[in-house]
Amino acid sequence: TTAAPWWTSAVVYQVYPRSFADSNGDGIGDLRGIASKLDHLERLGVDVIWLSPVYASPQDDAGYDISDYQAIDPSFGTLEDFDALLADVHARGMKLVMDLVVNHTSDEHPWFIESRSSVDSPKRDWYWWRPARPHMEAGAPGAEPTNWGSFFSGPAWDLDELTGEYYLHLFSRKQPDLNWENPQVRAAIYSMMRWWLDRGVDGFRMDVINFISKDVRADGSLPDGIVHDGALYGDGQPHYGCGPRIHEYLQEMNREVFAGRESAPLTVGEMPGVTVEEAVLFTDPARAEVDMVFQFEHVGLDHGANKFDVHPLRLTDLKASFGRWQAGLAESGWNSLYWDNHDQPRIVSRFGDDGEHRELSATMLATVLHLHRGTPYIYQGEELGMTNAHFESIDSYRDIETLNYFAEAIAHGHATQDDLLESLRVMSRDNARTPVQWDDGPHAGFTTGQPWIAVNPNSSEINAAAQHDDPGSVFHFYRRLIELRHTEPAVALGDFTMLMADDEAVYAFVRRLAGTELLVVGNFTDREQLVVLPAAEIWADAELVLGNYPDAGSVDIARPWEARVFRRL
Ligand code: ISL
Ligand code: CA
Repeated sequence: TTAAPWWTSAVVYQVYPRSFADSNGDGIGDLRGIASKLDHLERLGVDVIWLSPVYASPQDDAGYDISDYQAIDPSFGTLEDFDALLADVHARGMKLVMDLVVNHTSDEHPWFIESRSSVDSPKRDWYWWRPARPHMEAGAPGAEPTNWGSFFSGPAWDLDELTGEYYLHLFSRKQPDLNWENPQVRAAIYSMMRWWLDRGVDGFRMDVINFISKDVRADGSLPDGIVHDGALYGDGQPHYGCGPRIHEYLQEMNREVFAGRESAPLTVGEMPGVTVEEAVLFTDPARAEVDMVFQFEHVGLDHGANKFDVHPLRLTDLKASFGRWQAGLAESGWNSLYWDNHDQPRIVSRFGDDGEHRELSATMLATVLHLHRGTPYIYQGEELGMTNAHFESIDSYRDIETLNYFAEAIAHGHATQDDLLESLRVMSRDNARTPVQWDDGPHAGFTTGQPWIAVNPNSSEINAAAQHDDPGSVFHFYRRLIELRHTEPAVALGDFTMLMADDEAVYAFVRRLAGTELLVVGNFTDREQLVVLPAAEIWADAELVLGNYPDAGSVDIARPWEARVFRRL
C-alpha cells in the first residue's frame, strides 16, 4: 500500500476575506488584513487556508461573480498583496487553496460581454443562449426556454433585449452559466488554473462543480423540471446536477491541470445534491477526479420545502446520514467534514445552544465532527464559538439570496414579514458573514471604519483576544482537536463504527486503527444522558484524551453538551 495522502491528516480553515480583517479602514476585509492575522491561524495549528474568492468582481454575489480570473479585486488588494500573503503562508508551513468559480462568470466578464454582443460572436457559444419557447414571444410570461428557477429567486433565464435571446443563470442574473460543452471554454479555464498553480497556490475548492455538465438534448434544447408542490418554478437540478459529462470534464481537468505536479494540490468539489454513490466515483483516487467533495445531506436535515422552512433536527437523522457517508467512502474515496461555511448558519446556534451552554455545545459539536474519518474544515469564527447574527430588520442583511427571497416571499404573500424575518434569523447566509470578532474594542477590532455588515454585539464577550489567553476557551479546544489529528493516526485513518444509532440524545462512535481504539461520545442535549455501550467494561480504564469538562466524569453518563474522547490500546 502507498502512504496516505497528506490531506488525510490535515485541517483546512476557510477565510471569507470580506469579513475576516480590514487593513485600511474601508470596512471591507482584505488580503493585508488576512496577512496580519496569520499568527492566529498558526497558533490554531491549521494546515491549509481556503480563501473564498478575491478575484476581480462586481460583488453581486460577494465575489462568486468573477469578471477577471487573473486579477485581484481592488477592494481586497493587489496581486503583489496576494503574492506576499502566499509567501508568508508558505513560510509558516501552511498551504493556500483558492476558490474556483467556473460554473459561471460575472456578466461583466469580457467573455460574456463579447458573447452577448451578437448571435454571431465567436464567443456566443461560451454561454447558454436560447430562444424563447416554441410558439411563444420572447419576454412573455412563461416563455423562458425551460421552467427552471434560479437559486436566488426568479427564473434561471434572463432575456437579453439586444439579440432577443435568453441566457441561463442558475444563480443571479449577473452570474451567467458557462457552456462547458465548448472545448474552448474548458481550455481557457484550465490555462487559468495552471497560471495560479504556477504562481504557487496549493489547490482549489471548486464552486458548484457538479453543475457544469447540463443535460442538453441533441437538438440543443434543455428539459423542463418538475414543479414541486407550492413551488413557483421547475426543479432543474436533475438536469444539471452531476450531469452526463461531469466525470469526463473532471478527468480532463485533472490531466490538463494537475497531473505531474510535484506537490499534489488539494482539490475539493462543492457538490450540492451529490449522493454517496456518486461521491465514491468522484473521489476514488484511481479515477483521478477530485480528492474529496462537500456534500449537503447533513446541512439539509433541518430544511423543509426550502431552506427557509426550518425544522428541528432529529439526531437520529444526523447519525444515519453521517453513518452512511462514513460507510460509503470507507473503502475508496474520502470525506470532507464541515458544519459551517459562508453559506450556512453558525453551528452553535443551529445544532447547539448559543446562550448558556455556548462553549460546551460548540466544543461538543467540534469534537463529534473532527473525530469522524475525513478532512475537517473550520469556517472563520467557528473556532471562537461565534453565533448567528440575530438581525432584527431586513435592512441589516446584505446577501443577495436573502434579500431576493424576502422580496419574492413578500410579493407572493407567502408569509408575514415577522415570520420571514424569523426564518432569516435562523437560516440566512449573513449569519456566517458578520465580521470576525478579534477583540472587545470598537467593531470587534475588525476595522477602524464602518464595517460593510454589522458586527455581532456579543463581540464584547466572544472574541479572539479573550480566548487566546484562556486555556479553557473554544479556541484552545479547537487547537487541541487539530493537534490530536496530527498526533494520533487513528483520528485520520481509523475505521468508523457508529454506536447508539437509535438514541436521540447521544452521538457515539468508535475509530479503530491497528491496536488503537478511540471512543467518541457527544451529548446533544442540556440534560444528563445515559451512555449505553456494547461491552462498556472495556472502556473502564481507558485514557481520556480530550473532554470539554474540567474533570473526567464517568464513561456511562454524559453531562449536558459533554464531549469526550477515550483511547485504549
Ligand atoms: O446557500 C445556498 C443556497 O441555499 C446553497 O445552495 C449555495 O447556493 C450552493 O451551495 C452553492 O454555493 C456556492 O455557489 C454560489 C455562491 O453564492 C455560494 O456562496 C457558493 O458557496 C454561486 O457561486
Ligand atoms: Ca479593506
